[in-house]
Amino acid sequence: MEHKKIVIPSLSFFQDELKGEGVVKSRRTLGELAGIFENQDAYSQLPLDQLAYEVYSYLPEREGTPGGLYFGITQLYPGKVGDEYFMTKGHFHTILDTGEVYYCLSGHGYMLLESPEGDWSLQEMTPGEAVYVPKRYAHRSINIGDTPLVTFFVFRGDAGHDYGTIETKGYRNL
Ligand code: S6P
Ligand code: ZN
Repeated sequence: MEHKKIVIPSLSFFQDELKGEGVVKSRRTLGELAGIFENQDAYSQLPLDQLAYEVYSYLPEREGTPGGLYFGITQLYPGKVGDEYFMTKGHFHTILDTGEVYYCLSGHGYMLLESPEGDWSLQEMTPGEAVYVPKRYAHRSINIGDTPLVTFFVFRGDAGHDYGTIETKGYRNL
């Protein structure tokens, strides 16, 4: 029987970016965060094309493939909408029983966690600290500093993302 050598891509973390073959970069502008900030007047005065965050994801398996891991880096830029700090859209995982690990590389912020039942927690993120997102908890990062909040994340690759629940119900306990 012939044994094939597997190819493991080389990946590197460099200057708060994840580099390597197969890394996918995505971004969200303020315009894509409509509805998450309280102060609509302040929101409407900001440019819709202003970059709020960028995500570098290594997705070694096709979406939905069991057994794999997805990981990467999120750079959440500093800024405010009225009195609120820039934050990520926030999501549950489609497979609700999915945990996720965040490790803060630089910056200062919080991770807001909330379960479908409304149990919630706010976890501080400072460089060198890890936050474990328990299964069933929606998660949203908030940058309270004046530099990018840079975090490493890893979770099961078949988890999927549910943004709709946050979009329609929001976080109830802020
Ligand atoms: C994915 C993981 C992160 C976020 C990223 C942006 O499960 O939690 O990669 O996708 O921080 O946040 P959001 O809420 O726009 O996906
Ligand atoms: Zn997630």
